[in-house]
Amino acid sequence: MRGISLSRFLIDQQWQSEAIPSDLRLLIEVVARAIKAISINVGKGALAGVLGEAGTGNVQGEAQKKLDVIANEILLEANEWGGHLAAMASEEMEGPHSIPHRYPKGEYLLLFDPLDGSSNIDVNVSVGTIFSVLRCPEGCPADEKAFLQKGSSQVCAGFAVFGPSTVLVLTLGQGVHAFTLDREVGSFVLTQERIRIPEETREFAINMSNQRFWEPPVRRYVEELLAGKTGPRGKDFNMRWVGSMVADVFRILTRGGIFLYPRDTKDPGKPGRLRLMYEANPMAFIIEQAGGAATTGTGRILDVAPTELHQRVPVILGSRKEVQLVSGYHG
Ligand code: FDP
Repeated sequence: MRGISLSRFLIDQQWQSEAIPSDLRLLIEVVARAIKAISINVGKGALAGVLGEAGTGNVQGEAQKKLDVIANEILLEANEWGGHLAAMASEEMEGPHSIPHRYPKGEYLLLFDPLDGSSNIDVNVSVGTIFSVLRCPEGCPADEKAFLQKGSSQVCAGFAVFGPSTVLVLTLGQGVHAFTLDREVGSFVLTQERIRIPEETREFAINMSNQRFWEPPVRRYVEELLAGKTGPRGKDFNMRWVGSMVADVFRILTRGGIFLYPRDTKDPGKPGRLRLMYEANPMAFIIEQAGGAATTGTGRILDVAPTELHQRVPVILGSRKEVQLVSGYHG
């Protein structure tokens, strides 16, 4: 279907299914507007002097890129005044960001990874923004505890990929849809409706350099893939690893595949690399809504009870049958 803008799509959804209250619709539009602004900044690259390190570190001790900081500020500023939010939380900030007193407050909580894959910025490879929307529990202060809800409570999740084109992927719990940014008009246009991930695949994504740190179930699974036609799987598999989760997940939504950032023994203090609240949960919601599956290896990602805002989890997601096979190896 062509020519339907994000605004029109959301309004149609609101009338058809009442799945979207009007304040949630407006919240999504504001997030989409911020994503457009981030896309413009990412697109300017070296011309605007936005590449390179910011010279600061985030709460997890990772060096921040200038664009990490810019994207974070764009999202904060865009979403502060709309009246839809009780608070925001981000990969780039230690604790929740309260809505300033001068602005009205709403019932939603917004979480985001402002620039996922930021180690790819300086080499001109796709990066993106991931976000998740929760409802603030009634009568509770919008503090860290309010954010610690299971992924299954998300009311909306999405991500944008800043690649050759800018694409916004969205779910409100009724399927997954993708919108491409029409740069001339400045609006997102519906380009893929009700995305379905093929159940089977011949493509996998994993950082092979971590192989020696993997646990036995993942070792076994990947060894079997690598054995190809002559191995137990009886077919050859291809590998892709962009190193930006947004790009790897978008590929899986488009043509199937499996993505693994499993638990490993590299750093015993970290049960995985990816963050639950603003990476794993929104991606798991989107993948499940597109007919795929998402697990930590031992359980559904959306059922993980969070204990910390910046908690990390193992992530295995994509084509349903492959994910089920790896889960089975975990016992
Ligand atoms: P990045 O740290 O560059 O933001 O969010 C974590 C992430 O990227 C994912 O987007 C990506 O899949 C992964 O880390 C890449 O990890 P490796 O460097 O280990 O490949």
